[in-house]
Amino acid sequence: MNSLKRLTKIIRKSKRIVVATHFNPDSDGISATLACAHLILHYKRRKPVLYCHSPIPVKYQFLLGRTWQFVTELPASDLIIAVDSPRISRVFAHMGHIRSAHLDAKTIVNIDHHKSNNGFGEIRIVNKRASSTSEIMYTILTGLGIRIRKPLAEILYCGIYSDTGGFTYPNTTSESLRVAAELVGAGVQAGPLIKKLNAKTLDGTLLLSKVLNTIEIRNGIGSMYLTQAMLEKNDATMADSENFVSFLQAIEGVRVSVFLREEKKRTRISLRSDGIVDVDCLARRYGGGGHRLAAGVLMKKELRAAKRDMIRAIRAEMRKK
Ligand SMILES: [Mn+2]
Repeated sequence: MNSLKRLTKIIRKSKRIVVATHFNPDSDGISATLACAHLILHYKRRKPVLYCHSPIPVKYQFLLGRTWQFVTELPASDLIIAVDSPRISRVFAHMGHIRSAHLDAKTIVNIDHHKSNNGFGEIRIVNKRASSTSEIMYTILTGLGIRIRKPLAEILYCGIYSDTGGFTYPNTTSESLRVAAELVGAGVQAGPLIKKLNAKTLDGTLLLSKVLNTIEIRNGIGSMYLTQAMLEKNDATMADSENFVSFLQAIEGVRVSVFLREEKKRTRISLRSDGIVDVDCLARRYGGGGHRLAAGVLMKKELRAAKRDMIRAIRAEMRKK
């Protein structure tokens, strides 16, 4: 039996279904979750529970519309469908006890596109060549003959657009462009959606100017940082700093970017690369991960030490080339 048949069979059979995405969700994770909810509603009357350990960022809430909301506490269920997560620990990292005591008893479905996906779950629909999990969800839905109307088309378009950096990253394939074209054919008007996806708050934009002031560039490695004090002073939140790293990576001569954000005794690091270093590999060394050209990691070190260690590690990798 192929995995699509197994998926629909287990959906039909299950009573309480949870669709879950990774903590610190991005547009692709949220969009794929919603697409999966749509798939479930095609076969069931009862809505699935949507789970994400972190709250959905304000800027992505337009994706949910009036129909959907996410919970941050995992309810009892007999089926968990995890989307856009390379490991189940990306979904349940904060719940060691649930992982061992409860999750093992359930069926877990793994729908993902990350190269580092470790093959968890009883049913796996993992396509490492897909641009995004949203692209995979499009293929699943159309493969099952489910018609995609405009509201869902918009959601899927947002997921693909975000994960391909607006169709600029190397994961932009003819297939992802073909899917995007079909979504436009289904009624998507890209302009207003992209405006929403890229929307910044004024406080966030003023914060960006402060962060850009911390830029240092040496040997093709660019770095910059954001401290808690800067956040407070600008009346901004951590979510405002999402994608700041792309400004660093855009600078001429910068091959690898390191954006450090101070947290309580820890430092959150976003990494970007032009390909000279595989930042997914690098991030995984410190318990993080992502993709070859874009990855993240949470280091249990204060900002200065995290910066020193990360830049040292990148330099060592660059020397190997
Ligand atoms: Mn993704």
